[in-house]
Amino acid sequence: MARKVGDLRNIVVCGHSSAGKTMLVDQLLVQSGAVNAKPSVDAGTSICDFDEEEKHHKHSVEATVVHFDHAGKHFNLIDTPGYPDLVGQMIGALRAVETSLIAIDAHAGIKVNTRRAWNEAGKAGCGRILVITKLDTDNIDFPALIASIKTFTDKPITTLVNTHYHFDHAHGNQSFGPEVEIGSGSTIHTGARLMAGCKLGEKVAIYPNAVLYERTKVGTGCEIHAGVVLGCHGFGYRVFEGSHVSGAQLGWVEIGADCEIGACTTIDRGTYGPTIIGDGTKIDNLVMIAHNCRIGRHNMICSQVGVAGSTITGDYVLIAGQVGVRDHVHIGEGAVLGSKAGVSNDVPAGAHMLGIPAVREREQKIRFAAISKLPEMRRQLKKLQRVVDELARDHTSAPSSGKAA
Ligand SMILES: Nc1nc2c(ncn2[C@@H]2O[C@H](COP(=O)(O)OP(=O)(O)O)[C@@H](O)[C@H]2O)c(=O)[nH]1
Ligand SMILES: [Mg+2]
Repeated sequence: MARKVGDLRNIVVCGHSSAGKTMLVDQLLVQSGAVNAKPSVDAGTSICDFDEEEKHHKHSVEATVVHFDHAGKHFNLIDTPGYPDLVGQMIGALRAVETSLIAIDAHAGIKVNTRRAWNEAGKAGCGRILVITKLDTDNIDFPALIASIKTFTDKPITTLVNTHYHFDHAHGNQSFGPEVEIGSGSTIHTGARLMAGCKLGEKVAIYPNAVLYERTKVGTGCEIHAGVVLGCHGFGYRVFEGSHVSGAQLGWVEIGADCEIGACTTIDRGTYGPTIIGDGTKIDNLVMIAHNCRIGRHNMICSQVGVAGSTITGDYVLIAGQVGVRDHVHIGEGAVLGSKAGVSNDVPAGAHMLGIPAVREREQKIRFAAISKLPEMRRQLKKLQRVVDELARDHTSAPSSGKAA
């Protein structure tokens, strides 16, 4: 089958000796289905370390090329030996690829050949992916390890935490800013964009074309649907010398654990701190939450709701479709805002509100009933008016009593 150049990925796997490079490559072959085996460096059954000398010493001696297909791409991997004496194998291989994958043993940390690999890959103009291995071993100081990695370069490094996340590479054009962290088991679908400093918990799903602005935090188990925008600038303007000037937009958005944010919903960043969505809150499609809002835990917010800035809701609030909530109001715990309500004042806990402006549901139902009777009342009023007019006419046209003065 003819392959397009754009579908090729050529990667050199390098780093210090015993960092787990060969085991990683063997496992990639297994996980991608290229081989049906249980290769082991220690048992002498590694696919890459097949040479008798390699089997005997239980480490790589020569560079080995392997390949597999995954998600429409063809990967050529070159596993290289990590002993400083054999560094020529790595340097030569780096001239043949566009990407390097540098393995770092989490326990042993940065070693002489880790730095060498980083520098040689840079000299060869390769992209550099750092993979931290042996995270299952004891006494790992992960923050210290990340700090030591950052001494390699002034440039920001994107950190993808844990190896068990999944990219939908089918049409793969996701993009990540620096310092992004993605928790284990998360799935980032095609076209999603995570800007600098975004942090996702475990098992988060980010669907196509969702955009997470800088420093957005998303808790474990959240689903962020297609087209969602989290952390967009708040709509805060003041007039200065005749023009509208935007105020500070320095905050971010924080989504708690187990939330669902429906398609095309937008949540603006706080002015200085976070706009918060509490744990377990579910938000429907096409909702707008403005800057500095603090939505409580386990709220249910239906489609086309608009909540203006700095509004706070308690836990278990239910907001039905097309409700509009004014800025700076407080909606008490367990309150229910009926469909199309226009909320302009604080709502007590547990209150059921309806109408524009929203009042207690019972009061509003009396008003609605009265409104439905208005046409009949109008007809009756007209009738009465006619009767009154006739009486008034009769009264003025009646002959005088004729009493003599
Ligand atoms: N516990 C643990 N051991 C590992 C891991 N990766 C590799 N090893 C062990 O580390 C040793 C060196 O692995 P190898 O792949 O040959 O390292 P290389 O020299 O970088 O190719 C072997 O004994 C592996 O079984 C890992 O993620 N966890
Ligand atoms: Mg090896």
